Amino acid sequence: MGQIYNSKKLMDDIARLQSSHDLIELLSGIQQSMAIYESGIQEVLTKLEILQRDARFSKHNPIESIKSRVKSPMSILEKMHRKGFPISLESIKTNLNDIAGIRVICPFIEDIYTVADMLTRQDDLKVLEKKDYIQNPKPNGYRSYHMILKMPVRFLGNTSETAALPCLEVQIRTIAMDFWASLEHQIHYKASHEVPDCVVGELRECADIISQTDQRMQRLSKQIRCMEDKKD
Ligand code: 0O2
Repeated sequence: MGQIYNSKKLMDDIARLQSSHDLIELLSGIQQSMAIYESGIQEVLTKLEILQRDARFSKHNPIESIKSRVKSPMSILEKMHRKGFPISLESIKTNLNDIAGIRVICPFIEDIYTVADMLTRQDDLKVLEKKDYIQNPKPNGYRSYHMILKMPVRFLGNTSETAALPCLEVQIRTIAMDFWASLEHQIHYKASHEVPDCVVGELRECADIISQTDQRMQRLSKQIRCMEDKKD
């Protein structure tokens, strides 16, 4: 069966915090941390934009589009609860790597690895973790390439000092994988009710069809590029 999100239990946890005045302190702590995550996003976006600009001189741009977001305080609390972590500012900082998130959408599967390699080669970014859900899809069919990065963030007026290193999650996927993940997210991922097995099964089937199509598109693109190279 699909995942059930126990919102009542979360509300109970939050209510317990509220009664001890911790909630207001926690929310304002989360809010104060947001600037550092915004800066981290900005630094990685700049690197990705440079890659896009460089690609103008080659025949192929590996990036179709880029989205970014900082997780909302409610979504942070929901994930802490879902993962069973204690709800405190320290615990959020230690346990959540995806408060800042960037999603890079690529035309073809190979482009995903080009973007991942480019990020890995940056001296000022530390790659803490790579999860290849393309080679190893999740049981529900989810495919994407995830990287957890740690990076220095410098603030104006304090350039000599490097602030605390925030983590940032980069999700890299094709247009087709993104199409599936966005719709599956709506249908299933954070559903407050149980999703029947037949729906879970069909979503998995759709993911497999999409993956086969991605591979065909990759082959077609290679075929055309090969023909073009022979012409030059
Ligand atoms: P949101 O609201 O999109 O940010 P782990 O770090 O291994 O303990 P975690 O944090 O679940 O476990 O890591 P994982 O598996 O790499 O997933 C992180 C994010 O990937 C999720 O963030 C989703 O954005 C996306 N994701 C993972 N699995 C699925 C899936 O099955 N379907 C869809 N649509 N997206 C998925 P959040 O915070 O859960 O959600």
